[in-house]
Amino acid sequence: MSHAALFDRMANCIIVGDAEEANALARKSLELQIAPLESIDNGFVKGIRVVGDRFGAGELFLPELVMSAEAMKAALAILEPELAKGNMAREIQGNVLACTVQGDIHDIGKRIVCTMLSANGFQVVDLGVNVKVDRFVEEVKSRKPDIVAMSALLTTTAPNQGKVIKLLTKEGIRKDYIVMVGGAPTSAAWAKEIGADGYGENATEAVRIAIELMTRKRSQGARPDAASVEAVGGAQLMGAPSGNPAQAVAD
Ligand code: B12
Repeated sequence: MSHAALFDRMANCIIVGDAEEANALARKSLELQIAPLESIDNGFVKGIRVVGDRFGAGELFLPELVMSAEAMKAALAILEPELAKGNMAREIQGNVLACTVQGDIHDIGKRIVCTMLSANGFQVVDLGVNVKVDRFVEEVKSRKPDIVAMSALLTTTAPNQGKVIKLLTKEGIRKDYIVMVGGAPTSAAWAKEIGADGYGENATEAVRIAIELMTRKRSQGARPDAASVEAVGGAQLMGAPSGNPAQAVAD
């Protein structure tokens, strides 16, 4: 079977919500020595995006969405440990504290991002899903990570990324941390609007931006001053927000 045919089957088994097949195809891809991220991006994720579009169009309903999510998890159960293997004997790049924001239980993408960051030398603490704004800020204060990473998949929960930034600002500690955001309804423009330092469209971008921001942090001896951050290699590294970084976020 060609790689392209395998990727098509991967997408299809997610669309029909076949967890057993997803698991088997993930194993098959490893036997064929296909890089796990290639199978995720070119196969399984393509399927879950179709499911999302059909759900959004009212062609699929919640039970189907859940089945597809379960199939996705069955594939990731095989692929994630392989993704994580990049972690062996690497220099530590920095510490990351991650969550899916308050009100949101989507965690598939965030898990991939966390695994990839970890595979690339970051030490990641993932607080899970539906993490309340206040609790997350308390955890930031006690764990003092280099990078705060927030995922949101709903248009109704993405503003909670901004609320966290607003609270960090209120507590006078915003400048101590690099803040990265991501998830389907977010964008580079959104990140800039809420005063985040970086946005990643996918896990590969998340790693690239995290490394870039850490390099800047190290060279400046502190979090990169927003005013000095230029858009390097695309628009994902944010420039200075205009006015109050969290102005766009309602209380
Ligand atoms: C799977 C899924 C579910 C699963 C989630 C299972 C799980 N454990 O995660 C279940 C069935 C539970 C679910 C529930 C719901 N869902 Co849902 N879901 C999806 C779906 C189809 C796929 C999401 C996914 O896993 N994508 C695959 C991953 C790999 O991609 P990703 O999440 O985007 O992550 C990548 C990037 O965004 C980025 N990234 C992600 N996070 C971060 C963080 C950082 C810091 C960085 C840098 C990068 C980054 O990197 C990742 C890897 O490439 C989406 C459709 C879509 N297009 O997103 C709908 C979708 C998000 N869901 C939707 C809805 C409406 C719901 C429900 C409200 C449905 C309901 N009526 O109950 C509930 C919400 C419950 C809640 N309170 O959270 C809507 C949201 C619409 C909107 N405008 O907000 C969508 C868009 C579907 C649609 N088209 O209508 N859902």
